[in-house]
Amino acid sequence: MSKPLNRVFSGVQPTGNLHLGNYLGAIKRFVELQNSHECIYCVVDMHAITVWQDPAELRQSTREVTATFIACGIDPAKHIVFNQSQVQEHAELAWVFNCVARMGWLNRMTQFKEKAGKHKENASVGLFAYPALMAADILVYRATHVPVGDDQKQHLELSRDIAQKFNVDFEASIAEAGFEDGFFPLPEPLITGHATRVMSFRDGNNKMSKSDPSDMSRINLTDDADAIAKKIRKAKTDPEPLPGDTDGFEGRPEAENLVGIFAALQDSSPQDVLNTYGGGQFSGLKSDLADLAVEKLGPIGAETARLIADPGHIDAVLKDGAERARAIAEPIMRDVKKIVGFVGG
Ligand code: AQP
Repeated sequence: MSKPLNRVFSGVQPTGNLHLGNYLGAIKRFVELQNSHECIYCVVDMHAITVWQDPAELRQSTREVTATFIACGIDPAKHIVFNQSQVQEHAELAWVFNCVARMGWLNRMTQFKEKAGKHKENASVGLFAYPALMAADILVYRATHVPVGDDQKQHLELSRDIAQKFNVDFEASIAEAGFEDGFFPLPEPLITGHATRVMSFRDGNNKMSKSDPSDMSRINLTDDADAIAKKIRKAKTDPEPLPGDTDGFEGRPEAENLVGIFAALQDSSPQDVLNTYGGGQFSGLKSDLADLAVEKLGPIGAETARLIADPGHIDAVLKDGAERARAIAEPIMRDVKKIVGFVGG
């Protein structure tokens, strides 16, 4: 039996307002991949509860992320959009992977260290096991490509390690079930573009993030034109003029960040941006970046607001997507159970 080719899977957590980093690092890529791949995009609500979520806010956020996907241009009729908890096979495969992954592997994950902070003993078991669930999300569809931001690179490597170990541990059983060359593909990360790690507007050394307490550190996809312009105008910079070429970004993370965002929004390159703004002050770049960001993000915010006004429609999209996702996941999970040695059918 052959493996599916070119199936894309990725997910976004419904844990608050989506921001420019989520858009440029992930969702914009999701949209582009629709032309060349079969795509499955998931609102990963089970990942969200690895840290406390208010139930009403989780529901609202799940619908908002779904509305944002659609507003950005994801087509839920041609591809699959759903929320993770509606497809039980994610949790089933995650348990098998919890038993394949090694404690030592998970202990090395930097995201757990960052999110658990100094209070590791108080972190949920789910937060620690998060990467095994992420591997299950991808591999329960035997997906081959995963568009993500740079921060997810380490988790993707772990997904490949888990797939590889499963294929080796169960080699004989996999062959007996009729699969050649292993059961799971080793999923490839797609970390592309000029904004794979969008940085905070308050500190160019920190990632732009939903959980940053300062709203001025990020552009939310729901921000209006005034808020977008204000945040860009006030973004931290340094006193030097912009460099003439990209070598000049050395030691200047804020300059690199703003130029990278500009390039990603206008689908050009940082050098193209510097060809126009190099040698000038930040104020000129910031003013044009504000106009560009409003032009690109304004329609997304407006369309998201329009869609969210009809939660029944959003829920119907998720239900339909979950049914189509299950149609793929269920037979794969049935094979996994057979390979592992579970009785039943
Ligand atoms: N700053 C970023 N630059 C580029 N890509 C980013 N992503 C997140 N932040 C940036 C990418 O967005 C996708 C969805 O992310 P997620 O929902 O899994 O959450 P996250 O990575 O934990 O995002 P946040 O905003 O940083 O949330 P908190 O504050 O809760 O940690 C992923 O592909 C991610 O790489």
